[in-house]
Amino acid sequence: GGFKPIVISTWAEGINANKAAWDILKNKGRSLDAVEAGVMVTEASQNCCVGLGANPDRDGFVTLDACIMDEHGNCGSVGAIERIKHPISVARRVMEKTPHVMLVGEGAQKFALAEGFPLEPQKLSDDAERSYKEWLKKSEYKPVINIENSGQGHGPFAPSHLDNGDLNHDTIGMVALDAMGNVSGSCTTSGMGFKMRGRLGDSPIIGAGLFVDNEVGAATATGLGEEVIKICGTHLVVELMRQGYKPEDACKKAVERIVKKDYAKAKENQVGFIAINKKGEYGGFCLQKGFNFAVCYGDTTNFLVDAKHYF
Ligand code: SD4
Repeated sequence: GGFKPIVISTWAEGINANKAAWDILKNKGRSLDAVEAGVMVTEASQNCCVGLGANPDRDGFVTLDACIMDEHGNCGSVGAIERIKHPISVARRVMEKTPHVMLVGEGAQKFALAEGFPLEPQKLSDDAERSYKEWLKKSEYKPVINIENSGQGHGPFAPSHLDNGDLNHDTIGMVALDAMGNVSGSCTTSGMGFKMRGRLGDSPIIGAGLFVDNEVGAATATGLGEEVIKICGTHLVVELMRQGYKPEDACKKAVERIVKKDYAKAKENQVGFIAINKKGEYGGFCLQKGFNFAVCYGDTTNFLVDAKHYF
């Protein structure tokens, strides 16, 4: 059976994010408001590398990606936005106030400023500054993504982040079902540390990092975005649920698709999906051990689930 309302989100940081979303859901608020407020907690968090405290790209700039989607299929997205604290809220404004779905880079920032979002300082966080200097010594791009059991924590060059254990992931994706039975989702990230300048991952791409269909449910993704994009990951998960798969089975099928495309690559990387359906059933699945997600359907019912894994 399922739960209504319900909110789920990626990684351990999702617990705090879920709390903010739940405050809205329990008062019969709209799932769209819940998923925005939820991930804003993570964007603002100093313990976490989703927001401006995150690792920069290889030229030293923190660039953020986010998208949001509502029960009507409306969506908005920002890619590679700089010096803005809450990309998810800018994405929502793109959805609500422009004729477009995606704004990127300088244009996205310009729009954010015109909408009254403050321009934050350029400066890297102390952690990110240290990681970046360390990275520059070799300048190698070898992402080790979210494989906690590798003992390497978040990325190969983030020594100071290791202290925070599994609070450190660079993405949060959240999907929620509200009391009215409507589904929405959000996804926000700093992307992969030391990415090429201009790189977009899956997180700002509708159908890759996030997809919502109010007839069926919603899904979001984390991990190596390139692999998620190649299979239109969350769109696939939602379509599988439409065919009758339960959320966990739909996530599993999508993960299997990634494995089938390139076994060797899949073995080296992490991708995780989470999903809910209209009944309020939830599930997740990932490539490697170590991915967890937070599930909340009550004031005191907010817990972490270790996702089942392929390898
Ligand atoms: C990306 N999917 O930019 C993101 C990274 C991520 O936890 O999920 N990290 O590819």
